[in-house]
Amino acid sequence: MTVHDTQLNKAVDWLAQSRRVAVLTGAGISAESGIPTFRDALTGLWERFEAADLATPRAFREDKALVWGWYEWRRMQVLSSEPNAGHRALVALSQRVEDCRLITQNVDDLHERAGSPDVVHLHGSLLHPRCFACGHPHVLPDGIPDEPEGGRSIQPPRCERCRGYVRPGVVWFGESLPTLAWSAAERAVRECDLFLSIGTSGQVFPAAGLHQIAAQQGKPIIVINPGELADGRSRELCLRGPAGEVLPALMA
Ligand code: BJW
Ligand code: ZN
Repeated sequence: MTVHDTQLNKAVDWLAQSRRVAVLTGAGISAESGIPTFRDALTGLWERFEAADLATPRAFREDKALVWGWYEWRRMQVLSSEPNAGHRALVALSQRVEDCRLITQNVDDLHERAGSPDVVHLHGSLLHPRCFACGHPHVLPDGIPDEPEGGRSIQPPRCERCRGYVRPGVVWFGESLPTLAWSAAERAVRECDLFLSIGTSGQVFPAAGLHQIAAQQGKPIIVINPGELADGRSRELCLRGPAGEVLPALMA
């Protein structure tokens, strides 16, 4: 781990002084569980697959089987993974601070399986598909699908209510975020006295705007990420390292 003791100690102090913490997680926190991120060099999904052909409503209209099959492969990865030390450290955080709100961009359920309560999912869930036509939720069969690397073409199931096609329950590019989730996230950031950003490249809006809101409001910010990060502002502390190592050290 490359986090310097002085930075870590400062972060521990900030945390000890905070009563209300807002946490934003991204794909990086699940990377150590074996779930690929989107933009990491070589392993990122959008480095290997074309987002426009898979993660847009147009893509689903044009090739439903390709899109559904790819997401079944992604769902298989999630169901075969376990929460890691980073997810577990955030459970400990929620038990330690008076008011901890956990906002995730992730479409997996690893925060919930680790034991985090009331997770706000900004980009939906791979585990809760719904009808593309009428929005009716679709219940998936139990068990872990067995899919090849990168997925294969599979026709999506049909809606039990209107016979429309079932789509993955995630937020695609060009789609609005779930209103309640977004307003809960904005409120959490406005009301917090510390903002923690973990494992996100901050490239996707409006989720990335939460960091900007926190900065504009002069909140102390702690960023946890092994990648290159700008560490410009005085109230922003960057802990450079994997979440599964840095978060437990922060909570020790
Ligand atoms: C580690 C680690 C370890 C590695 N420990 N860290 C303003 C400007 C420009 C464009 C827009 C804008 N506002 C909106 C847009 C358009 C678009 C957008 O933002 N595009 C940008 C990419 C340019 N946004 C949207 O379309 C959003 N909707 C919207 O704006 O609605 C209004 C609207 C309606 C109608 C018309 C127009 C607008 C919706 C965005 C939905 C994003 N969906 C995805 C896919 C979800 C489904 C799926 O899973 O397939 O969500 S894209 C993908 O990116 C996924 C993620 O949640 C999201 C964020 O990625 P994240 O989590 O940051 O992952 P990475 O890979 O980018 O970063 C990982 C980080 O972890 C790295 O930094 C690593 O270093 C680090 N890491 N290992 C800690 N061990
Ligand atoms: Zn329907």
